[in-house]
Amino acid sequence: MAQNYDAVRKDIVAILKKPDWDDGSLGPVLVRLAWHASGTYDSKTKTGGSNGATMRFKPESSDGANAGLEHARAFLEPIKQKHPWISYADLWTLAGVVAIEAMNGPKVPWKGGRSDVPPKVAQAQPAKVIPPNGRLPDAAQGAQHIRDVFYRMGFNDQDIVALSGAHSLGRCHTDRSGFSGPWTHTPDRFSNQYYRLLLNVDWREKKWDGPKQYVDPDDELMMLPTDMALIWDPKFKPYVELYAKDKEAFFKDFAAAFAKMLELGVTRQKL
Ligand code: DDH
Repeated sequence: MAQNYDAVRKDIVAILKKPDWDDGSLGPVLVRLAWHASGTYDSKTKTGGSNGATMRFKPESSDGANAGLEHARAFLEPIKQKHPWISYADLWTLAGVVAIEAMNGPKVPWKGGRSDVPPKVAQAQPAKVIPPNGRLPDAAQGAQHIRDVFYRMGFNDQDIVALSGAHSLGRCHTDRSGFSGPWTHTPDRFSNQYYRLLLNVDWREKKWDGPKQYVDPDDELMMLPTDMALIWDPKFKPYVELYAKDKEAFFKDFAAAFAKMLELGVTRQKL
């Protein structure tokens, strides 16, 4: 069957607007799906990553870090049914780049050709084909942890800061991560607002029974401990300052780093 990725792209764009979902767009949760599918990569063992679409299976599907992503996967299911030739691994990663572009973000280079681990293989050899829980970052921690996780994938400090700018999008949900609220005033728009807010707002600890997070004086916007680490760490901070000032540099560096993330561990069968 001809691989008409443009037709899939169109169908993804068509489902993005959803007035009764969060801030009216499925874009943010689809971006998160693409990232969590890819961010399990371990460059030492060459395991994890988007190839295989292993988040369909336990233990990856039930990793606490992936709470809520079952919705993102379900929203894409009708598109998979309509275009059965596309792999889930390609569909999930493509949905992320299509969503970013549709939300005014940069065009992220993307290439198809990922394949899915068949359910029988996942069942027979789960430990071999499905990455273990715990490879995605824990928002309660600090700079060292962020470095451990992203260096493992093969990223450097500047990549880490650029990728974190995806938090211009979406929000935290108490029933998923336990944290609460959006990072920016425009959670359905890709922008460099996250960096400007990080630097310019008088962030303070939120007074509540939930996990430690930071809020602005009006308690409308939020930052995770891992977000604050980007301005508290002297090596991360200059990149926050750069991207706060220079939107073009952010878009360019984000697009390159996100494209690299979606390719981690991807091998394509030669025809
Ligand atoms: Fe994130 N993220 N993220 N994030 N993320 C959450 C939501 C979203 C961390 C923790 C959380 C990246 C990096 C980190 C998006 C994209 C990206 C939530 C809230 C937590 C917690 C989940 C919920 O309650 O629904 C941590 C920690 C890190 C880190 O240490 C660096 C990266 C690299 C990306 C990316 O896409 C490149 C997006 C989008 C969301 C909003 C989801 C939504 O439903 O809205």
